[in-house]
Amino acid sequence: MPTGSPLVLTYLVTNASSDGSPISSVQVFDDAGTPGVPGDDLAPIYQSGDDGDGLLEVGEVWFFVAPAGLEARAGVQRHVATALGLSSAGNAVDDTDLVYYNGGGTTPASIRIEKAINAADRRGRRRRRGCRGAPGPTLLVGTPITWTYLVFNDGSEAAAPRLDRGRLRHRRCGG
Ligand SMILES: [Ca+2]
Ligand SMILES: [Ca+2]
Repeated sequence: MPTGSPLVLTYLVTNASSDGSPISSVQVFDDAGTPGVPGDDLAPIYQSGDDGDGLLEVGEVWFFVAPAGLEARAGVQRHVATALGLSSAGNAVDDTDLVYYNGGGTTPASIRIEKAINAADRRGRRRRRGCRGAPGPTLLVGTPITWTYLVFNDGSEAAAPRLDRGRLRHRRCGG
């Protein structure tokens, strides 16, 4: 969706109690895509689903909607919603769910490199033999070594990567 377009977030909450007991004081929160910033969290508003007793019972589906006026933000966004409530015994119960959307636009290029030894294929997706920690892969003396480098752009803005051979260093695993 384009950056700045209207964003409507909806939430469905059900009772998954194995003993069939109702849940009271049901509330929903959304981290607004910023888990480290509690000040901007959303408080979705109850719309429908209750039979009128204020208790979330097995079989009911409560429908919540985030406050109006939200707009899509640029780039890939990840929202985590949390439902809270109290069991009939007074114990806190909760569950979380997440959703992603792509708000379009561009996010700054972010380069990432992964180095491997004798990767099974050029993309290194299988049997990648990295050297992330001691002792690393065991190779017989004289085993041919092929170093491979995967370069990623984790942003949505184009980047023109180049490898500086003079700065590529090999370190012994654990050394
Ligand atoms: Ca937040
Ligand atoms: Ca009810």
